[in-house]
Amino acid sequence: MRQAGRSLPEYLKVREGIGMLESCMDADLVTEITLQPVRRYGVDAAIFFSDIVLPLKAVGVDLDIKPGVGPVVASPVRTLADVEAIPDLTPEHVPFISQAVRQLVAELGATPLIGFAGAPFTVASYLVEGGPSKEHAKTKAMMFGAPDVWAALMDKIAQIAAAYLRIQVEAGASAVQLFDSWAGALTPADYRASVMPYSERVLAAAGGLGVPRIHFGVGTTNLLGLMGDAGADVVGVDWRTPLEQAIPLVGDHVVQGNLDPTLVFAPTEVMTARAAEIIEAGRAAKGHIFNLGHGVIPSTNPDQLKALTEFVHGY
Ligand code: 1CP
Repeated sequence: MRQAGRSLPEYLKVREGIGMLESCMDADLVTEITLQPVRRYGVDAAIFFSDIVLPLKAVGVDLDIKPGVGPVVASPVRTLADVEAIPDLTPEHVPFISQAVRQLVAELGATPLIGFAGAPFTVASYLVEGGPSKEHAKTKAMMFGAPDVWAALMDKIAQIAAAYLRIQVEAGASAVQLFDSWAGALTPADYRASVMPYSERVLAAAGGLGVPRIHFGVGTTNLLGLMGDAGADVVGVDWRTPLEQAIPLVGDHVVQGNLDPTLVFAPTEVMTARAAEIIEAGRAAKGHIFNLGHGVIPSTNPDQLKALTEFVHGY
């Protein structure tokens, strides 16, 4: 999950004085940061250190990731001309990504590397709003009011996401995760009509590469069935939806999740008791990947994550 490394002293140390996007474009730093949580916790897979807006930066969109804020876009996308000004992504835009993945796969040995991309709706939200948003009002206004601009934008982001995943898989990533973090802002009907076809295209392209596909969103109780139907092998469930409720909704898919990330601030026995409940609930699914139900909170005590990993492995 996002920001897994932020709680680690060794992450803060290597990032000192280096901007987030700058770190993402340095293959050696990406390799080191991706390996840090694997070394410390012995988790079952590594998640590639990058960000969902990195491919936009790589094709030339003027954006930055501001500390304590997140991605900020200098000139938000509003018109067809704005969309047409964004180039398609090719491997030449991201040589440092292929290099970092190759280095990681060599270092990781038997531990798989999960590559990822932002899904079209979530990336569109940053481009249209110009930064993080709660309501996604401008984004949805474009979706409702300017369907031609919306279609062009979603097409563009789907191309970029599919190409970005392909580059990671061809360099050796063994699974991919599509983050549609903000899809929970949509009704099922709007998701199906205006968003799902584009995510389907990205997941289908990744499926053609023969790797498992994980599809994750936040606040998506109403969308879990559709997110599985979009072509995922695994549906990520955020911590708000109990697995007992999520499993019948995802049907014939593996589930991933979903311990509330604030539980690592509780006493260890309280945290592990909740983890055990989640593992037990997961037995009803076709398969279950234990995970947090969203990103690691920066002030998390790494010793608690270590205790959690050991508990889950031992259970
Ligand atoms: O854990 C990791 O470090 C893995 C790499 C990773 C991933 C998978 C990062 C590094 N970002 C992401 C995905 C990402 N980025 C998502 C999807 C997953 C999720 O829902 O968390 C989203 C929505 C973003 C956008 C983003 N980037 C935000 C959220 C802003 C908002 O709208 O609320 C933020 C704060 C960032 C910055 C960022 N990305 C990653 C890190 C380590 C950070 C913190 C910045 C820093 O350390 O300087």
